[in-house]
Amino acid sequence: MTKDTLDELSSALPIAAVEKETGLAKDTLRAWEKRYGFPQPLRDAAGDRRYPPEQVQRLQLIGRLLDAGLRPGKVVGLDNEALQEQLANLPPRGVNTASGTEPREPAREHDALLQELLDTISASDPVALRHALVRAQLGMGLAAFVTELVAPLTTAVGQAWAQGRFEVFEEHLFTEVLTGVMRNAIASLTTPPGPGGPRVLLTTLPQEQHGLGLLMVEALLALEGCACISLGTQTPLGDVVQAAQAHRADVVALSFTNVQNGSNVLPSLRSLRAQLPGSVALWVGGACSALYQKPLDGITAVQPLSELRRLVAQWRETA
Ligand code: B12
Repeated sequence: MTKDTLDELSSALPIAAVEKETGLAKDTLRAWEKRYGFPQPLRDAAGDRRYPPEQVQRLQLIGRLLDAGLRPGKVVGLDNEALQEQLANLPPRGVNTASGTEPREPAREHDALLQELLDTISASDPVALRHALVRAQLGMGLAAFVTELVAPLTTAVGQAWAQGRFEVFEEHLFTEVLTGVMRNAIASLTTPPGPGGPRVLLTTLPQEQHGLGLLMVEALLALEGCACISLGTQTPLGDVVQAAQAHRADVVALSFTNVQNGSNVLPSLRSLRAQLPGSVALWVGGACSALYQKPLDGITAVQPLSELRRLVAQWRETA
């Protein structure tokens, strides 16, 4: 091997890491290689595939377009510039459902505010960002703030990061500031948990570091009069079971983003279901598509936040 090839290989990722980075399954990556001639991984001394960073970046862009409902045949062959152009032309994303992308949300009143917030993030001004978020939350009320502003803003930040328009530190700062604002808003709710509302334990499983979905769910459940106990992210399975018992939880609610794939998520969920008493409901949601492909025994999978109200009402009726 030449020194150049060795240099290239040292920064290239193995297929498992690419799957994790992009959310694209290993089998898909291998199939595209044959079908579309992209990606074109290098091979290491053992003959295993290794993907240079620029190919991984292009795969991330492709992943975003597939998430938005485009077909592989339309995007896998495109170069970076064309992919960026397609991403820039995407209409604001609605919520995904099991059957693909839902009709777009009705024209959003808050687009200007959303753009202003994105600009504030780019301007590296956390104080201005916090003020703007608090102002919006107070003006709109917590429920609309979460569903109409925070949810699309989070998606837009993720897109900006994937397109290289936001640095990692900008995304981290956004998450920190937003988490602080949401936590304060939830703590300041004056309505105490309603009588007969479920006690809900919220967390994510160990592989899932993303916590904003959970926080949005907590805010909406608290508004519905539920008593929420949040463990934050990444709780080992056994501890979820113990915590559910210690807190006399009626419901365990978990969030999974599209970083997670079915081969990890589904066995963990089955195991958790088997360990929790039958009287404890298990609600799961988030963009992880594996949750919605088939009904899961004893588990309620609901993607849109708007479904939470119905779930709570149903729980009240049957409790
Ligand atoms: C902030 C963020 C991070 C932060 C998280 C910090 C924190 N404390 O949360 C950090 C830096 C850790 C991070 C890491 C990574 N991230 Co990240 N991240 C994000 C971002 C911007 C928000 C994440 C989030 O909380 N989303 C959760 C919610 C808001 O979204 P949702 O799953 O779509 O759920 C919606 C509904 O379904 C509902 N919902 C959610 N949960 C539940 C539960 C119930 C019961 C119900 C009813 C409803 C419900 O609420 C949401 C409303 O919009 C997203 C962008 C995005 N679109 O989400 C990227 C994103 C999820 N990350 C991504 C990636 C690639 C990664 C990394 C792999 C990057 C890396 N190379 O390390 C790692 C993986 C870490 C891991 N193993 O979990 C990609 C995933 C792409 C893909 N298809 O795989 C995204 C989509 C960004 C992008 N556009 O490319 N990330």
